[in-house]
Amino acid sequence: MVPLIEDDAVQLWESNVIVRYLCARHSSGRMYPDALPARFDAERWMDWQQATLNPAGRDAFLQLVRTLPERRDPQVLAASIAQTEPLLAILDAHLARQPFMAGAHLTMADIPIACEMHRWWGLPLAHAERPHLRRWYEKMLALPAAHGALDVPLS
Ligand SMILES: N[C@@H](CCC(=O)N[C@@H](CS)C(=O)NCC(=O)O)C(=O)O
Repeated sequence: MVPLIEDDAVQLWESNVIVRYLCARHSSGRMYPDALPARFDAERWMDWQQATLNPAGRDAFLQLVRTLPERRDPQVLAASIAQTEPLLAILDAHLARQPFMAGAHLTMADIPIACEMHRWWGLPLAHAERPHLRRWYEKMLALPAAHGALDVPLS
């Protein structure tokens, strides 16, 4: 499975654990907040991405990107869209209240949500307008680290 990281003696899998590790190692106190309320606010959104947002959109991705058109199941696609859209409404309302997922500054929580939005908005669907989510995503896209990740097509 991917991703996997080897960093000296550390070997890790699970994408969000890798994000936590890299933020703790290279951005302790910023991307990996020191204060427990801020850290666990970020942690909460990362777990929500893994447990709720990612599974909701997975079938739409598999149907539209990984399945031949003649083998697609419109009901599976519709169910995935129906599960995902209310979650995007939650994100849009959340980001209407604050600039980043865990408050005023970029943290580790923004990374998996941005990757998820890259996947969702890369799908050939009629996307509902999510102005606050879109504004936040544009900021994520402008980060140097986004190049090669958020600005590449789905495959
Ligand atoms: N929860 C894991 C999921 C990892 C995962 O599903 N990886 C997929 C690619 S996104 C994979 O390696 N698939 C290859 C396979 O299943 O053989 C994570 O976030 O890292």
